[in-house]
Amino acid sequence: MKRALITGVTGQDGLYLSELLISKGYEVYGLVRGQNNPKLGLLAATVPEVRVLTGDLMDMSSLLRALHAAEPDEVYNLGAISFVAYSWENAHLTTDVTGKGVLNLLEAVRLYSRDDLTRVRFYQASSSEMFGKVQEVPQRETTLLWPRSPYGVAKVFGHHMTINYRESYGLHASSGILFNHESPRRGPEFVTRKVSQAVARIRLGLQDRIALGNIDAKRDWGFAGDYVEAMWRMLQQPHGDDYVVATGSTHSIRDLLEVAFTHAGLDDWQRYVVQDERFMRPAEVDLLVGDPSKARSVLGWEPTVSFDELVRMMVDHDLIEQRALAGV
Ligand code: NAP
Ligand code: F7E
Repeated sequence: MKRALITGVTGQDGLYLSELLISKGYEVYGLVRGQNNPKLGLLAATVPEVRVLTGDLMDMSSLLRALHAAEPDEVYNLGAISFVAYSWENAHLTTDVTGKGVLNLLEAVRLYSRDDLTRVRFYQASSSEMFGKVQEVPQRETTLLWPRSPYGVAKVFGHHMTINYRESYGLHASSGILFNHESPRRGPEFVTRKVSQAVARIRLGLQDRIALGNIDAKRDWGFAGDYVEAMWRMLQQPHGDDYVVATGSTHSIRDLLEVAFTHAGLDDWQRYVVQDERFMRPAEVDLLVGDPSKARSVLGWEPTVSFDELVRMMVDHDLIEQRALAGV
């Protein structure tokens, strides 16, 4: 039986990856931070098989302890401060967790493996935010990185550190440059879920309006359940490498609003949307669209959920959830 250690196990991807690895017969250990993490209940209800270890990416001794307890064949580093807007207001914290946390975990793996770095395979959750002010369209593994937020800068550090451990120590380390991926488990602070929740509440008469920032930005949105499959496939390869994981299609937030409102039976989304300066960012990433050719040819990976299907899935979920919460 293979063993895996996942940081960020309480997040969207952590839940899907845990389910995937459990279905493949893995023994899964999840690193959870804090003494009474509010998401522990959700984790236990969703994937009760996960064995919880406490630790924090900023505390290297806790990472070493977790590695000794889990004795993993595979380590997936999904833990991060992941909300881009928050990263401007908390730049040092984001740097410590999302950037330096990667180094802490890589170094813990190196010390734990004691010169036999073939013992552990490592996955780093890199991000399309690293492309920022894009220097090429579509973006691929070799595109010059130009991050536009403290989050993006921290991810670039983690990305290069992962490559550096691969090149310096021969660690089987892979960096998945994942484009935006969403699901009904997405945090409500991200724009897709903010929209799907608001559309459900407007449909049910619980809310009148939704306030948004820049609705002209474009993203390459896929389904999170598909993307964790790509993470796992990377660690099954003979060597570590870097892969763009994306759908290859891009849509604006306007497109998102059109599909979501229409699916809920509401015409003319403009009537419900107001622009709010509070949601504008100091620097925007205007356009992201990935070229997933390498993931397709080397990993045999394909996305299975289209943009329209994804948005409809999220709206359907939120209609049920909001109806139950409101008792209507
Ligand atoms: P998420 O839902 O925000 O989950 C982030 C996870 O990190 C949570 O489990 C959180 O734990 C944990 N975490 C935060 N601070 C930590 C710390 N100091 N020590 C240990 N764990 C900590 O993010 P996600 O969408 O699942 O994304 C997973 C990873 O992929 C992240 O690294 C993200 O940056 C990256 N990524 C995401 C996307 C995307 O579109 N979803 C795209 C590219 C890359 P708590 O429950 O305690 O908060
Ligand atoms: O914003 C615009 C916003 O917060 C998408 C993270 O998972 O993907 C995610 O980062 C776009 C941006 O995701 C609102 O300005 C307009 O252009 O959903 P988001 P993100 O910033 O792309 C990458 C790949 C990651 O790695 C990150 O961890 O939507 N937008 N109005 C808004 N965004 C939000 N959140 N809220 C608004 O009201």
